[in-house]
Parts: sequence; structure tokens; C-alpha cells
Amino acid sequence: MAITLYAARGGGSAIVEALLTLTGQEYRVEYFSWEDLPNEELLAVNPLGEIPALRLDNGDLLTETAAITLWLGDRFPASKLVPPADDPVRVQFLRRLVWLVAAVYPTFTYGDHPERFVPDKTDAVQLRETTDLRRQALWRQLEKETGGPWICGGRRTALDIFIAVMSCWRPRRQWFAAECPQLFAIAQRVDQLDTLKKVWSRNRLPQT
Ligand SMILES: N[C@@H](CCC(=O)N[C@@H](CS)C(=O)NCC(=O)O)C(=O)O
Repeated sequence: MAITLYAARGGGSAIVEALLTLTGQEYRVEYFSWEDLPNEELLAVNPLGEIPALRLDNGDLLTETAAITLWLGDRFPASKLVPPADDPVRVQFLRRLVWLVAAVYPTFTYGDHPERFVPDKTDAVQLRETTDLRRQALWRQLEKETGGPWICGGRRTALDIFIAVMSCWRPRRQWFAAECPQLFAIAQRVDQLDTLKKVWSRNRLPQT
């Protein structure tokens, strides 16, 4: 049974699609259209109605980008996507991985569909604005901490793939070029990886 990735083009599933590609593992992708989310088929796979979701080769369901990343690191250590337990950069890797999904990602969860959380239209507009601002502050914080050339220093890890994809979302790449040049440079380096060219093209990335 091949690993199946439930996906939507350009979304968080593009991170997982790129990571899977870097492992060399065979997989199949089922793309949903954004207008169609959440739909019955996806809800049957992931009760949260979110992508990415992975059906593993043993039939298990694996959701949550951070969990998927750590699983890929365990399953495919040769891919070097995740620094191993005794690696000195492991602590900062874990810290930033969880920060990306626990601090940055929720600003999209609440900001992309504010009407799901606050029924009043004015409040919804405000929630979108405040989560957008919060995200900008978070990216600036990471920019300050980043020495380059990659998020974890001298070596590329899964986190650089997160940056390449997430920097295509609001406030988007032009903002990163102006406000977070180091993160922008990392994203551009990832854009250039030959192994990932087809993944980016399927996901219509990068977007400016
Ligand atoms: N905590 C999840 C968040 C996943 C998520 O928010 N996915 C978004 C797309 S990037 C989604 O499925 N949105 C569709 C919807 O909420 O209707 C993770 O880290 O994987």
C-alpha cells in the first residue's frame, strides 16, 4: 500500500509533499480543491477537515505537520530532514518546528476563516487583521534569530521547507524580501532545489 497524501495545492500539504519527495519514498497525492474544503471525503480521513493528512503504508492515519515531519525523520534518517537525538542542533530544530506549527500556523487557522470563530462581521475583519499582524511579528522574531544560510545554521533541514512554503502565504514573498531578507533567502534557496521543482510546479509555488 502506497503512502497517500491528502492535499490542496499550495497549502500545508506542499510542505509534506516536498519532504516526502526528499526522502525518495514513493507516494500518491490526492488533491482537493480549496473551494471544496472541508468535504465529506476529507472529513472521513481527518475529522478536523484539514490537510495535510497522510494514510501510511500500514493503513494508519497521520495528521499534523510537525508529527508527520518527525515521523519522516524517524522512518527515513538518511534523508537528514530531522537532526537525530544526539545532534547539537536538535534542540533548536524541535523548538522551531513546534513554534512554526503552534505559534505561526494558528494565525492562519483563525485568520483565514475568522467567521468560523466570531460571528460578527466587524469582529471577523478585526480578527483577520490582528492575526496577520501577529504573524508578521512572529516572522520578524525568527528573522532576528536566524544566522543562515539555513534555519538551523550550516545544514538544510525540514524547517527550510516550511519556510519556503509558508512564506508564500500572507504576507507573502514580497513582504519577506523587504522585512525578513534572511528568511527570504532561505526560501529562494529551497525554490532552486532540482529535486523539488516538480513539487513546486504541482503546487503552483512559489507565489509572490
Ligand atoms: N495543525 C495542522 C493545521 C493544518 C491546516 O490548518 N491546514 C489548512 C490548510 S494549510 C486547512 O486544511 N484548511 C482548510 C480549512 O480549514 O477548511 C497542521 O499542522 O498540519
